[in-house]
Amino acid sequence: MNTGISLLSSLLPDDADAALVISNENRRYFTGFVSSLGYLLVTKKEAYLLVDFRYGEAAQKKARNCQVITFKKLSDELTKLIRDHSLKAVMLEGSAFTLNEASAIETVLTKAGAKAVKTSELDKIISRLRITKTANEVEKIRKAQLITENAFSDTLKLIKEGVSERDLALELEYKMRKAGADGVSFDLITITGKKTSMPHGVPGDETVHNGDFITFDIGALYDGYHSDMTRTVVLGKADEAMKRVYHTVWKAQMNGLAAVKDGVTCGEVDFAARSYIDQAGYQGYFGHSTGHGVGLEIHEAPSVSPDSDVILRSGMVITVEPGIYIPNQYGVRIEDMVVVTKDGCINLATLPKELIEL
Ligand SMILES: [Mn+2]
Repeated sequence: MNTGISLLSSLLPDDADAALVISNENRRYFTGFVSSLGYLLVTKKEAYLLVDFRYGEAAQKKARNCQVITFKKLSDELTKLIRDHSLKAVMLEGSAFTLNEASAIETVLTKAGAKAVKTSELDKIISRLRITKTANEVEKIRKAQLITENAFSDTLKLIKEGVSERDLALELEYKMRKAGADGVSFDLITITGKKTSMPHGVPGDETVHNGDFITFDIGALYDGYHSDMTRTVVLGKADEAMKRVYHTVWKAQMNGLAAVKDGVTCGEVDFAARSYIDQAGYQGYFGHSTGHGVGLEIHEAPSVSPDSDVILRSGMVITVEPGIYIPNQYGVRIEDMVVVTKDGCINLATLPKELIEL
């Protein structure tokens, strides 16, 4: 068993003797094997990955730190494992099972003599393992970020009057995939003009106009790991009010970054960014959290939100992304992704933040 799986085994509470992991990201995290379906049963001593015929051969070759069982009927194999190991209580991932799946699995467990533990406890244990990244994981995130930055810099050259939001998103995705990305981290946000006041606006047929802000909230997926970056640029010249908003967000973002280090709470980082925006007179125009963890999922623990008492630790990867959004006018957001260190953080984003006027 590898450190991940043996850690999970060692963290199982006294009143549970196994965990059944079914979410794609968590199975990948523990076994390194990618599939759209599978069941990882981790007892206090062993780990078994149960997959169907489609994945049997590949899993035998690629899955690490577990024994692979190819099942014809899941319930038969699961029943056998439960009886062979005399398992009495199996924890399920509360956030990964649908109601139907949970009741089907519970029926199998009950018949085999084990209880299904349907709480969020297993999710919390796994989240605590995934929240700090290994050097290997950070390198994958860094590569995803590099692909994102190159695609962004190349796409900026295409911006002119009349280019549509949809075209910008497509160009970015094409360039990312050409450069080796598995895909995009999320539906890319490439929005212009008044739509920039909507933090998660959806790119459409609207075209870029002179004097407009253009917000890019983008990221690539590389070997399962995500990147996340936001930059706001202007076509032509920004007026004084636009510049003031931009520079307020930039300073708030720098304050947030400066607050990041091992031992600080997420709430303190949020406050560092948010209080600057409030004091600059934009109270109420920054309505989302300052950031979030990034890894095998685009949004994962920790949440960098107001009043969060979660303590940052070295090796966590988080975003710092304050914004100001003025309805019916425009919005600005600037986002970097950083690795927390003992004394501060390492910024995985390398692009400058001076306002770009194209
Ligand atoms: Mn983000």
